Amino acid sequence: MHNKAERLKKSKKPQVQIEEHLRHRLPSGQMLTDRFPILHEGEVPVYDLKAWRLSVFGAVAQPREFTMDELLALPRASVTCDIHCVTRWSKFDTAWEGVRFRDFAKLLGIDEQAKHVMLHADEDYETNVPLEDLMRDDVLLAFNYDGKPLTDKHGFPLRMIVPHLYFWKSAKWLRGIEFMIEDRPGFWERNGFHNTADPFLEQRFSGEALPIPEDEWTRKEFD
Ligand SMILES: Nc1nc2c(c(=O)[nH]1)N[C@H]1C(S)=C(S)[C@@H](COP(=O)(O)O)O[C@H]1N2
Ligand SMILES: [Mo]
Repeated sequence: MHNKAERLKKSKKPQVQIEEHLRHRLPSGQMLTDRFPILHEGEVPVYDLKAWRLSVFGAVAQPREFTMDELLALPRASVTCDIHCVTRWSKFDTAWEGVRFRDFAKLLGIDEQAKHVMLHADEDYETNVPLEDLMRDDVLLAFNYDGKPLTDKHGFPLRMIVPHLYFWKSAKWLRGIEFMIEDRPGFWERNGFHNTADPFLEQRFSGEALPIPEDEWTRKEFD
């Protein structure tokens, strides 16, 4: 029975037709899907939540660590947003819950010279985002998706959600937030991807386009 359910799920067509009135929400070069593709480098980390900490460091008054319980006790926000992966899939109306980065930032005593942030994540992943971008209304330290805790593969226990940038900026398995005075490129940003990554400006690559087949995402695992 489980197998049949799995087969039905896998047979779901990768791309769905976009309704005309929604077209303005789909950036150029993207395909709409109702799958939730799973994309990352490395293995899915396994955590002992008792030992898990989120570290805040760099240009802040005081480096700090937060337990998951401390984060779960903060005021929460819900965000429904469209997400856009540079490998060309977009998914509309994804529903997240977590702590607004902007609210979290108020607890930290950020140096006023800090203009950039490095998001540090497992396994050995990092991505840089301007601080100003993270202060937007819809940027979350997210722990729930669709009303349930994140699944392991989608970033349990904590990930970033930065809806207005390509989805590689939305680090899964977030472990550290580093405030920086000078910008520095993260993992994909050092490997040919655009520093800014605005999907509506198609800021995919920093130089020459990398040869990613347009249908590569359709072969990825998804749920
Ligand atoms: N820690 C970590 N976070 C990551 C990645 C990664 O490799 N490691 N990949 C990024 C990329 S390229 C994408 S498209 C999204 C995918 O998130 P999803 O698997 O929940 O769809 O995670 C982003 N966050
Ligand atoms: Mo991606």
